[in-house]
Amino acid sequence: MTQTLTPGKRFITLGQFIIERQSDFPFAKGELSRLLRDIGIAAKVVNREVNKAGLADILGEYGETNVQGEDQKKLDVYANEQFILALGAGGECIAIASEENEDLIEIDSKVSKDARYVVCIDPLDGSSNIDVNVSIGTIFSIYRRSDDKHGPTDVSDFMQKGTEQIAAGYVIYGSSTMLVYTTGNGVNGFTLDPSIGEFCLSHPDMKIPKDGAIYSINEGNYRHFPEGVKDYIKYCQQEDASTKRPYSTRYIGSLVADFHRNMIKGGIYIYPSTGKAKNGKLRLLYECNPLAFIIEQAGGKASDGFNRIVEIQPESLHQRVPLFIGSANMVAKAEEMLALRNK
Ligand code: AHM
Ligand code: MG
Repeated sequence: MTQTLTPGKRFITLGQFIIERQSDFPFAKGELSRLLRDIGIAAKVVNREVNKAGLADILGEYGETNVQGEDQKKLDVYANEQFILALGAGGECIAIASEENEDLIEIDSKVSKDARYVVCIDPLDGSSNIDVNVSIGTIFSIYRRSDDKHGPTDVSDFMQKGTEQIAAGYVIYGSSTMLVYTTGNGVNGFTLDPSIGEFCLSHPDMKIPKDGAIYSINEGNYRHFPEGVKDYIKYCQQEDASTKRPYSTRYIGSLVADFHRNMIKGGIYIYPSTGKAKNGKLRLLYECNPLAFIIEQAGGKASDGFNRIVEIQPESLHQRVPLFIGSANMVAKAEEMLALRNK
């Protein structure tokens, strides 16, 4: 007897999706796909270790030798090594700038001698949350070297505005692990199915609501915020049913987790300048630019309070900038209040 197969819902893995979308990419086909694939593989390896983090006491403290005689590494150091290894072996990346390394990492291998891409990475953001089992993340951003540059790489390859990003993404190691990325044609999210070890398309064409009812900021620093930021916080707390105010405060203290929640529900994340840190805490290259590219592709906004994040000219690898990011109308309102105080 012949059996008829009724097609079910199509199941798309990250690898398949990257190949299907190759034509969106203006440069040589395959290069970006291989870079994204390498990042996806490293993310799975890091995910495996993040999931074991709570077992540190059983398997041996970080920095000590575990029962198998292996050295235990701090997870952020481990994640940094994994991403560098994966990108270094792939052959598409000529240099990496990591939040964990003072200087850029030049990839000096035969396979990478003609590579045209540089990658900025925050391998494990929010790592102070690991010990308390709170979601953490990886953030990455890919740039192409200018066509007239050849020979050894240097910092100038990284001094490109966020508008020049070829791709950017993040991985959230949460109650489930997700990889979300953009190549400038919308934002797509993939959830790791641990049973098959694949990221599967779960959030196609992500869009952030234009308005939201959540604001995320470390209000412990309130006294040191600029007056415009204080005004905006007061605005968030005022009663006004037509704009869903007062908003709720949600601050995990783990940027990727706060950002991801706001992407889905609508909201604003703010890390402004404080008394201690004039430019805030977050880094332009590793945190602000990639998330700004993603949020704009999802219909939101990212600003330093006055200018689009992606239009800031980087001057150094570890440069910090204030960050206002999230639902377009919420960021616009915060900018409006800052401008009033800056007249
Ligand atoms: P890190 O790169 O050292 O992990 O710092 C970045 C983290 C973000 O994940 C988080 O949003 C922020 O620092 C929290 O900072 P604070 O404790 O000052 O509110
Ligand atoms: Mg960080």
